[in-house]
Amino acid sequence: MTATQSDPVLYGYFRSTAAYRVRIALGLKGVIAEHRFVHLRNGEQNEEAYLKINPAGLVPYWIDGELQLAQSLAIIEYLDETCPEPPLLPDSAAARAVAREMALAVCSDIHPIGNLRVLKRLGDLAIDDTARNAWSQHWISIGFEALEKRLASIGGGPFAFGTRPTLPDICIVPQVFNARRFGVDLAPYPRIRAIDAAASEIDAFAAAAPHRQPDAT
Ligand SMILES: N[C@@H](CCC(=O)N[C@@H](CS)C(=O)NCC(=O)O)C(=O)O
Repeated sequence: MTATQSDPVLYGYFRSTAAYRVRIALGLKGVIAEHRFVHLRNGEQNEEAYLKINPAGLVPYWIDGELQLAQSLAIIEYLDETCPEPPLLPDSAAARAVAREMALAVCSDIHPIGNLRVLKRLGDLAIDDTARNAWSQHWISIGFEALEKRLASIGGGPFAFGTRPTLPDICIVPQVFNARRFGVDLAPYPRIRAIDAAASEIDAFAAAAPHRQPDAT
């Protein structure tokens, strides 16, 4: 469906895993948004026009009427509260806390160390492409090892909390995309791979994939 002027706006980039999380949540909720693209590789996030919108120079960025919001997890939880069906968090308070724990393991522990601006900074410090690739692989693998054990401790499957996707799955699938980009061996992570495989069968996940976005190059 095409967005109208009154629809919320999502600033993103096809390969941004943080924007990818929000696209999945929008799809699961059936929320239509106008997608505006910020070409991160070309540095558009650091241009004055975008910095006026989001001074942090990062995507995603969400505008919904008066509300302007950065941070994918804040945007996703806002969507979950304003459009409760289907819920993106499990039923019990304990399970919701564990779901947030796993989401944060991806969004706060794994993702920031491999972000574009971090890799660019490593390049400025004369660290070459091969070493930067090894850096990304290292931190994703360390993060996935812990996450895999946590998922195994919960049991169930194919998703983190059973047969319907919740917040951790929304964060894990884009991180798997990123892991593949950097050539991480996913063989040691069967639970993570099961989540990714199950998600690929769901339209909201498939439609949010980077190669399906209009700005994909
Ligand atoms: N914690 C933020 C992270 C946002 C973020 O780092 N976005 C990346 C793309 S995945 C970005 O805009 N990078 C631009 C850059 O590194 O220059 C969130 O979850 O929204």
